[in-house]
Amino acid sequence: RAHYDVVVVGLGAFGSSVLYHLAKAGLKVLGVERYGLVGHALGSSHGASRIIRMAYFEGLQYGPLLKRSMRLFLQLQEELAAVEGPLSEPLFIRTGMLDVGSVFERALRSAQVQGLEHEVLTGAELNRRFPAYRVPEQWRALYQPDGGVLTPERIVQAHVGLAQRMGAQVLTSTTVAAWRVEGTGANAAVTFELTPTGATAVAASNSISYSDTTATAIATAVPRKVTAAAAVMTPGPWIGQLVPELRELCVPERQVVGWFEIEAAARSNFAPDRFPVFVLEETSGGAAYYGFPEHDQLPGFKIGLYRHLYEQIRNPGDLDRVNRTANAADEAALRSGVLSYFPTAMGRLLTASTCFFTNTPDGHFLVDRHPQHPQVILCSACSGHGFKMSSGIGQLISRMVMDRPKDTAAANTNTVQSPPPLPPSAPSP
Ligand code: PYC
Repeated sequence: RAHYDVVVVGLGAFGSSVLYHLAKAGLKVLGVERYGLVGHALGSSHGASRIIRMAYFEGLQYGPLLKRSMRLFLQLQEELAAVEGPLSEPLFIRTGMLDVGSVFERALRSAQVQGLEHEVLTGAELNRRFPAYRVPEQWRALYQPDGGVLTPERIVQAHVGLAQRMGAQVLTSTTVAAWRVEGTGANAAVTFELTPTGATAVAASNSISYSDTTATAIATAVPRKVTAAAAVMTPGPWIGQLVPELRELCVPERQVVGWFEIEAAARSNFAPDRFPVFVLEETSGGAAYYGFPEHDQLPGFKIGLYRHLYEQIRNPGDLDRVNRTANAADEAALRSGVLSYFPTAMGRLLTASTCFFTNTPDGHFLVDRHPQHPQVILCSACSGHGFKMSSGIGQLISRMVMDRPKDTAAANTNTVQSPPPLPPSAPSP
């Protein structure tokens, strides 16, 4: 039976980052992923782009984590370039960020409290400066130059590929059929029963290569049963299958994003140097859209709905039965935002993709130790806005793992554990 310091379950945004930080700390670590790492649209870490922004209308408490995460993404980019040579596509593209409409006040407060560079624009000023936008002239918007686009597939591959270079083992196309904690105190270990899924793991070709140990290898290289001193569960929407106690608290939701054809004459207005990423909320608690400049590899204007609850999935067994194709209602909901605020992108729907948000009732994250098993760390849900903090959370979780209470029986508590302080040698966030 193979024994690891840590098993990480789920290698999307968070698991891949945790794997990287644990491998960097010199731990013997195994990552288990039910599908391939990238090349599929079945989880929550695909779609070519994610927003990163420093002024954060969701809460003032996120500031330090956002700064830490930005610093770590830039470091990752440098580390990747040191291995691959000049990158064909950066991991982060600085476009600036606009918080438009009723999110403006909260974003402004966050910028002021953090002392961030920013500008306040009226709708009329915004439309003149960024001509793809057409928002009501009396609205207000916060422009923050430090926002931009993260490339999720590249980042997941970079984290896993670099982790493997540092010794991490990775199993794709593999699910955890069961897990349990056996023993007590310093002798406690987490046991995993692994099952090959037969799902095809597809690697993208344009980035750092990671080796894809498919399920067939389980019988030979890695036994079906493995043990670990600690575990990190980062399974995204599948959290309710692994930890049934969380089914009420962490509820997956089907989401759809679309890429709309842009009029030829307006295309340059959607280029990254003329089109900041945005979140636009019409009225407080009302429809909220988010979107991106046009991307080299995936043409069209990408837009999604942030606040609209499409379809909650309360029974984890239904996750595999979710409709993965955008339907007419999905398209109509997205098109309504395009028509109202980006009318030069009203062409055909070129591409659509479904993904999952996994939401808590208050829209914040769940990162904690399992109440009965403190050597098991849970990280999901991230309520649809976690990708941008995945680098920082991965680092903090790796420190929680290393700070593991020695006597697990004594640490049987439901309290949220604060991440340990940074060691003196580490740069401050
Ligand atoms: O985190 O910026 C974000 C975001 C927008 C829509 C969903 N998440």
